[in-house]
Amino acid sequence: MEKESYEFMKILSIDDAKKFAKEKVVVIITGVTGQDGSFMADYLLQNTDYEIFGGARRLSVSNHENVSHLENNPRFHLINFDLTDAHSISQIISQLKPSYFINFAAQSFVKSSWDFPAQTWETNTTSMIHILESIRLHCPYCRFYNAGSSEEFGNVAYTPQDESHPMRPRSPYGASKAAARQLVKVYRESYGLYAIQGWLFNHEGTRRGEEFVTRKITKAVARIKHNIDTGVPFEPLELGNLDARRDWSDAEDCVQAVWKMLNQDQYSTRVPDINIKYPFDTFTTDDYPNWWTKDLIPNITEYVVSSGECHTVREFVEEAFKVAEIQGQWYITDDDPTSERYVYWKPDGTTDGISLVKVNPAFYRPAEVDHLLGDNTKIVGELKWQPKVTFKELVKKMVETDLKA
Ligand code: NDP
Ligand code: GDR
Repeated sequence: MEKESYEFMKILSIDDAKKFAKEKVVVIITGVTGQDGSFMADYLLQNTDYEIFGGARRLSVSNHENVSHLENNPRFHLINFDLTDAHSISQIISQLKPSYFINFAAQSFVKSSWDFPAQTWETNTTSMIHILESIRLHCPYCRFYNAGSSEEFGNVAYTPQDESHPMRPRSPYGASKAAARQLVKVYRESYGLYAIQGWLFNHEGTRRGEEFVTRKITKAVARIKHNIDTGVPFEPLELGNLDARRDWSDAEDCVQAVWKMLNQDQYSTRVPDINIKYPFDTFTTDDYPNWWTKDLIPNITEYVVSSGECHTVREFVEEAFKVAEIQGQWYITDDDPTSERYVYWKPDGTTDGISLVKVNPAFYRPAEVDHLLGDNTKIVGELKWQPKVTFKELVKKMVETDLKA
């Protein structure tokens, strides 16, 4: 198909998509408008010659900013995709017959999962059945990744959490991901599918959604910095639980871990090299499932992906203001922790009492995951993955980006 014949960011019809998919290695990335999906698209466009189909759902207002830089990339295509529509999932998988299906789409905001528990389940869990059934029926050679979460560990039994940690979710979101994991396991073991779900701990970056605490902080720091510099009064940033501890990594590092998990035969000493070739144009049902189960599937495994370092929300706040060269000091005005404030200090060591941050109980959750710290020993040892960006570098990158904006 000629490039001129479609308008970029216009979603491709399935018939047009099929033309691009012909005789190419096809990778479908869902949730491509989000943080991880867009970083994964960037990574694969730079490091493979595969054809990338990004799944985006129709919204009344377009939200394609995270992929707008791919406008002129002839190997990147948007397709209509909604996790809650079994028909569209089946149509896409049966027509494009992908070699990889990377599912980043989700109702990903933990706090909203108490407000929309059924929608969270439908999106994050029921959809697994639609995707896995379609892969089983139409392209069982397809390698499938589902985005698992440290939220599955929830009310943790021990620290740091590794791959053997029990599932103890604390939110409808955590429960939806834990249940999805069981479905992925069942399909892997029943049908020999290369279907896996990592446990990714929190990961952040310059494309992080603004409701998540890190981006909420860095955006607010940029706003406050601007107001202080221009002498304009400002409202403080309002946060919930400052004592929650998270293991924060860089999202661009993490998508590389996902790709390694999907290609364990290339990266791992655990899996024999079985010389897999793409695309599987010679595939017949006679090759399946024996060819897959014989060497590969028993050896593939799922991994924790984390930085191995954890910090409180309070520490993230401190670091972010430090990057913006704003001095602050915590104050607790009485015994009520919700009265806590982070107050602006002038360079001469006196405070003029301006609140930079204050606690608002509305941002607390019905049940909290207090302490997450991932043990990344297995992925570092077996797949040679390394988190490259440190906590301080991550905060710096996010604050500086928001300051520029
Ligand atoms: P984002 O919230 O940035 O992106 C989520 C994506 O899912 C968006 O593109 C969104 O589309 C899409 N989406 C939501 N509902 C549907 C639907 N019904 N049909 C199709 N698409 C839908 O999340 P992240 O990129 O941060 O996370 C990616 C995945 O990894 C998620 O599954 C998340 O749960 C999981 N995860 C994330 C971690 C993190 O720290 N970032 C850690 C562990 C797991 P739209 O833009 O239209 O809303
Ligand atoms: P989380 O991320 O729930 O860990 O899920 P989030 O950034 O929303 O919260 C992290 C911690 O910060 C505390 N917190 C606040 N959170 C938000 N959003 N807003 C606030 O004002 C605030 N104040 C304090 C929270 O209580 C929490 O303890 C993320 C998502 O990306 C999931 O999709 C993913 O599965 C997990 O990480 C691993």
